[in-house]
Amino acid sequence: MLIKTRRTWELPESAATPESVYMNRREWLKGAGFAGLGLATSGLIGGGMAGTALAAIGGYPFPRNEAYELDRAMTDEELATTYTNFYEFGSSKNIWKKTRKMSADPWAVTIDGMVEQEMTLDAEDLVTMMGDKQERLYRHRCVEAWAMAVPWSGVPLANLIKVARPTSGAKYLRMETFMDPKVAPGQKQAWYPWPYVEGLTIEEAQNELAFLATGIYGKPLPNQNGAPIRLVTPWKYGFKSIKSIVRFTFTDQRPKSFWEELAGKEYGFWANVNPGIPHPRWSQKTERMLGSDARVPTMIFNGYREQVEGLYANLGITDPRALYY
Ligand SMILES: Nc1nc2c(c(=O)[nH]1)N[C@H]1C(S)=C(S)[C@@H](COP(=O)(O)O)O[C@H]1N2
Ligand SMILES: [Mo]
Repeated sequence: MLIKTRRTWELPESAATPESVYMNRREWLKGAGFAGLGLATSGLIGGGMAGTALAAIGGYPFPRNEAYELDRAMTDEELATTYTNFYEFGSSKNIWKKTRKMSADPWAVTIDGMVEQEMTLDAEDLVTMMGDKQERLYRHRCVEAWAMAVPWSGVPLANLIKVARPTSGAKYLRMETFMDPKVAPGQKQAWYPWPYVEGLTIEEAQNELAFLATGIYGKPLPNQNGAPIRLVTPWKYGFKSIKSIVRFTFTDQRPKSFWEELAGKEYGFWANVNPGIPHPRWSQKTERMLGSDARVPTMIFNGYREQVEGLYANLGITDPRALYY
């Protein structure tokens, strides 16, 4: 009989017994008297204890949430999955084949910082705990002025906060991409501040639009689009939508993101889309949809003003540019 072996940080029984998640897995194994049995064996025990098998991130296609409509044609699947930004694999858009070296299953995700209980669990278990799997059609606007419109599969980011139970002092959610230069040769380029980091305020992370994607076009994410789990914040420039996340940290300090660290005058923390505020080196008035040479007008908050405007009303920010780069 073939049994899928699991590593100690995987929690196959988490859906059935969520309490176990709030205990450190290794502590739990030790407490249960299974220390030193080895990875494969402990996985077996983990599965056997709950008496239930948990499916991989499955169930595609996720049911469409019709609340999110597009005003334009969906981007061709082949284009959206072969023209990608993933600097870990190089600075060109044509890196999709290089990402084959990555393995997204299993995938350990850590939730730490200002939370009631830190935890590390497998991405599929996290997504199962978050619930509310759905598909949403979103526009995407890269700061470089190309754009696309795609169907993402995933779960609302707000549900992660429910699972994580941050303490009252937490003001920001910091996210981090994996770090493995053997897999991602771009990470050998030491002038970049690896690993890739992004951040949101807790209010932004709780906004209905903030989404954790596990799939695209009704299928699991290909590696190049950020497998197995990536952020999607469609009202912000694309660089905020961090790929292949391994860590969510709740903090009272505003995170400094990868691009902010590299060029803070060009790529800031807020990065809300605004056609009226040019990038220091180019206009943001229009955008080019992948697959077309025509330029279309860029919309304030990328067309999501109604949903997000309130987030920025009372921040006391006086620099008119601050929220939009
Ligand atoms: N870890 C990581 N996340 C990342 C990037 C990256 O280079 N590394 N690029 C960002 C940028 S600039 C954009 S526009 C989007 C692109 O997403 P896509 O390639 O799935 O279209 O991913 C964002 N997330
Ligand atoms: Mo981007």
